[in-house]
Amino acid sequence: MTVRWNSVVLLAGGVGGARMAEGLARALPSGSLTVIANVGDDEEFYGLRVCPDIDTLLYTLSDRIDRGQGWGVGGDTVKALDVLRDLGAPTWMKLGDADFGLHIWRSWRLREGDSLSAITAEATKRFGAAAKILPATDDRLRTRLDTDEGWMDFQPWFVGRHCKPKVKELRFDGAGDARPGAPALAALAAADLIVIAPSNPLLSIEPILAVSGLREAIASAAAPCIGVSPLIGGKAVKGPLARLMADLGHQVTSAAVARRYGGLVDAFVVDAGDRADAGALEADGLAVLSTDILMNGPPGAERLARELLEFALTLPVQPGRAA
Ligand code: FO1
Repeated sequence: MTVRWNSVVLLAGGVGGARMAEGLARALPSGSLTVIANVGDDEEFYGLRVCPDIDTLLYTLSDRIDRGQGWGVGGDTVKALDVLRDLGAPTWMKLGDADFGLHIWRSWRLREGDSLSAITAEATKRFGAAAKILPATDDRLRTRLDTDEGWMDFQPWFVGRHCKPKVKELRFDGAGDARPGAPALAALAAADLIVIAPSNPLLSIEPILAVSGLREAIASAAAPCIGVSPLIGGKAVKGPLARLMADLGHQVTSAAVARRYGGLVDAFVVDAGDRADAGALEADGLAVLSTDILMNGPPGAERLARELLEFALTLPVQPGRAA
């Protein structure tokens, strides 16, 4: 009974975000899902623009993804990277040959003057991806980290140094001047449900919310907004979230994640094992769904999406919720 939803907007980044997008796309009628994607992880390699979170969504939603690692193209080879290594170029970012094709095409189109939104829309169509994907902004926005080794860009910290340098502060360079695209604002205004994926709140969701006007657009949307916890038993399913939260002085709990989205979320989905979290969230005035939130493959993601969509039917629509 999930047919009520005609227009669902998902905020997503990383592998968890793409898995949630796939689950929702499988559970919803075709054409009803729009994903607003993080661009804070974007980076230039060899003069090419790489957009890891957009690409993980594109590959997952078109069933091209490498299911084992959660990013990159399934069955991809690394012949181009081998040549670059022979030539003495840095090769710590594993860019596959098929993946290079997308980066070459995107960079070429950007140089021709097309916007990242238009390019992403075309890639979505040509790859047959099962949802609309909108970059949070077409403007430059980069996540930077102040670490015990100084300021670093995101991918050199995340991939190049395996998240080892201890983080003292996060910054989203350009966020103040970055504007959301008109389609993202229109999708939020017309949404009948907004979902915040179980992505890293600090690295994937907050750069989206930092885009000027996006947080306000969510806060003033009539649709209810549901967050899904990225933590199970105080641990992230994937990635450095738990350590990062602790390093930055946050409690490593779903309730602490929900508080980061204060004023935006009406409800939160937590793991059935995290009972203390459910109590704390309810005490904060949020509706709570406790269930198995581990997305084991596409059927597991679809199961979680269907449960979330059923639960969302119980939430009130609040015209003009204000921040
Ligand atoms: N993640 C890694 O851990 N190692 C890699 O070498 C790597 C390469 C890579 C290439 C293209 C791409 O789209 C993603 C890639 N990722 C890699 C994942 C990426 O760093 C992360 O998924 C996100 O940026 C974090 O959300």
